[in-house]
Amino acid sequence: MAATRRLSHTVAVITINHPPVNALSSAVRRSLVKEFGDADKDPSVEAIVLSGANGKFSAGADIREFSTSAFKTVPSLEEINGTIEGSRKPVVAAIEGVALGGGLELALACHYRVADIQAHVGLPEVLIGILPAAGGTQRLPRLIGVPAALDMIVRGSRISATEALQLGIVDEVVQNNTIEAAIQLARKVVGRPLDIRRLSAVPVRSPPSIDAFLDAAMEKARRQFRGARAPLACIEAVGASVKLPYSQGVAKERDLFLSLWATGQPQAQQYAFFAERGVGKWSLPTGGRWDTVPPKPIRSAAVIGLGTMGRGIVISLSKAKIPVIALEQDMKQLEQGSKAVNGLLEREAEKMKKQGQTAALGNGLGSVHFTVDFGELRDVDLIIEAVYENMKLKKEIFRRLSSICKPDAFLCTNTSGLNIDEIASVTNRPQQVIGTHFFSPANIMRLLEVVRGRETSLTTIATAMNIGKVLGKVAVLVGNCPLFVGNRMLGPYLDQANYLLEEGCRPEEVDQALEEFGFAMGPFRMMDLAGLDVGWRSRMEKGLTGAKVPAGTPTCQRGGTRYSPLADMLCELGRFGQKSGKGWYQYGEPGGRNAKPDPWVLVFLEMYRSTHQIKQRPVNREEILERCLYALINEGFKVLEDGIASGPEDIDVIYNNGYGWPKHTGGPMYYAATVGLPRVLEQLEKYYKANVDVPNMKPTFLLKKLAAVGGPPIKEWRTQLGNLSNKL
Ligand code: T1G
Ligand code: NAD
Repeated sequence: MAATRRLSHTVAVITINHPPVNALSSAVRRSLVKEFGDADKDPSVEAIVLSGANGKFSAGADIREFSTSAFKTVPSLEEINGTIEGSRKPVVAAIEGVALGGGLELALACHYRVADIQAHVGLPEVLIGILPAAGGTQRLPRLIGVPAALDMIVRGSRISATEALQLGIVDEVVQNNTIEAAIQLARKVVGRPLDIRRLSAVPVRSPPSIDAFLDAAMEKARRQFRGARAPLACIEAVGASVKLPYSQGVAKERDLFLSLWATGQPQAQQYAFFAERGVGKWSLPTGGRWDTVPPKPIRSAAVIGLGTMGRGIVISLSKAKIPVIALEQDMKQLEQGSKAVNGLLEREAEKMKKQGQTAALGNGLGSVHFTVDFGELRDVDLIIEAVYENMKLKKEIFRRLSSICKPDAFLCTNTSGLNIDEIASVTNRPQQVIGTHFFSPANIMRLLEVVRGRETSLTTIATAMNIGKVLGKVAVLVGNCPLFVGNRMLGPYLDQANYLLEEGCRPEEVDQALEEFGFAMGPFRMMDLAGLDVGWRSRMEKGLTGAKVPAGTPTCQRGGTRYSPLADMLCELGRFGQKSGKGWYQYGEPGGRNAKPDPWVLVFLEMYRSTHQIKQRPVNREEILERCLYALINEGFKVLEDGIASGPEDIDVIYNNGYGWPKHTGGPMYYAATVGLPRVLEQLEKYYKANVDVPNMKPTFLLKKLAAVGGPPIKEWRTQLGNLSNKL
């Protein structure tokens, strides 16, 4: 069944019925044409209501059809929209759940729109590498003006029904019975002129100097979405809505869609979309699938440590309406932490108020109770520890939790890379201990690495994965190894960045190459932001800092492997990055954010090279990219070999959502497949030969095996992994 029709007195109610999200597949489109045609012909029908089954209007075009011939079959959605808009009988959209992409475009073709208060609307096409291609870039600016439409389309933002009402996207918002309200409205408007409701015929409201406005938008988008083509195409299409008549505007929209498709970016982003939805559905080596086990409900939670991470985690839980107990080590820290948390909560409440999400739910947030008393954690369902990254301290805390918390409570650690099994070993419930690795800022970043220990039970995994979902995160299940997946792969990448400085690059040169590739931030700006001292202190603790390297060694080594002491040397001089006002860049003052190249760093690098008799050589952009990216990718293959991630998609989801990897390239593993595995292998071999003291550049067994069979498409890697696992 694709679309059905029933009669409510003189109103025909057409319902899209294509679970789970009423995507507009070719079958749905054909069915819509038939039902509209029949309703149009039926003399007893005076008006039409368009709705979606199961409380969802429609999530837009069927993304799975894009790469098949079904997408191109007629009727196109734009043709259907033209028919609906041209109808002599008024058509009212009854929006429940979501009207996204083609779903909203369909609603915009209707003459009126009624939305349920819980509904969301948006044109998120840009997030899957394309642009609204069924008239959305032409109708939305005609409805709400160019600036608001451009903002929604370029960011792909989803907005609440209340915001949609304020913007004028919907005509009415109702608390319940949306379809009934739409029927009432349809009856009321029978006989009223429809021309002013046909958006394709409405003049566009645009800023006075449209060219300057569009240029500025282009400039901003180029900076913000580095390398992604879809946002630029969206701006061009919205520009066409001002400059061209409607029919030429939609033709331009179609052309832009086709030219985007030819870049390969939509395919990469759609791969990323489905990878995000598939992550973690992993059969454990020990047998069993977490996603077939019911998670335990979490009715209360606690967070230990209200530093950078703890604060964000508290906010996330509270936003998900889970009551939280927030615990600190002493009153002074508690005061600081609670002040920061309350400030963030106020901002959240304000934001929710604006989006109309409060009212019956108080301020819409879960309660937060602050304490220094561990005894108060007695009855909590789930505890997340976020104290300093120190094994001794973490064990002390888990021992304590083990004796205080109720037997069925789950104990989670936010460690960035310590051994989960060692932490679990001090508890009386290692099966209920798990890593929940949030990313900073934890209330904003979408990624959650869920780290299973040797004894972690399926129920614990299912519960942690579900908490991720409840918090609106993308949770990826990973195995336990030093630094887990994301941070582990980052190591070889940062190593290469440091070696490049030794050999001749400037920090800003390396950053620029990687930012042009699409990273939100290059490695040196990232290290300055995170604080160089964090890694330095941890290396010092382990006796691993290496500033005392004998002069005259061209590449400094430790234990037979190359080691760059540059970051340690900066820290010894008090240059910790943004927090101290100086690091790889200068920031004017401690806490400054504006990174400026620092001439001091160039002198420092020259002195370093001269001490170690390193001859500076020119390094081109290609080498910077290949060495940094392929080192990271090679470690990704190692992660797969070790069974730490279940497939390349998991790694890509981690990098896309936690490390600012440009999604339009699909993620590191998808990118490697696009480059071609034989090419990646060839280059790695070349760089490894030149630096045999860098073991993580040695091409991995898995990469070699996959390259040997020609570098199969990424969706075949899992099978190859299965075939290979016996031999690994
Ligand atoms: N097409 C096909 N499948 C879709 C889909 C879509 N548009 N949207 C979701 N699914 C599948 C998804 O893969 C998953 O499948 C299941 O539905 C539930 O999704 C002409 C060209 C709607 C807010 O970009 O934002 O219109 O894993 O797990 O968290 O201009 O899905 O169960 O097999 O995400 O409740 C534009 C994308 C299309 C919307 C629901 N539309 N979807 O979130 O569940 S292009 C989008 C979403 C277009 C026109 C253009 C979300 C959601 P499975 P889910 P959810
Ligand atoms: P932080 O130094 O900002 O905060 C740690 C907090 O823990 C402090 O407020 C401290 O008072 C509190 N604390 C220390 N001992 C305590 C005790 N016995 N009882 C209660 N509270 C105690 O640290 P952070 O950056 O928030 O990191 C916390 C954890 O998260 C670490 O394991 C870290 O590796 C991990 N992590 C950090 C980041 C990041 O970007 N900062 C990212 C991911 C994971």
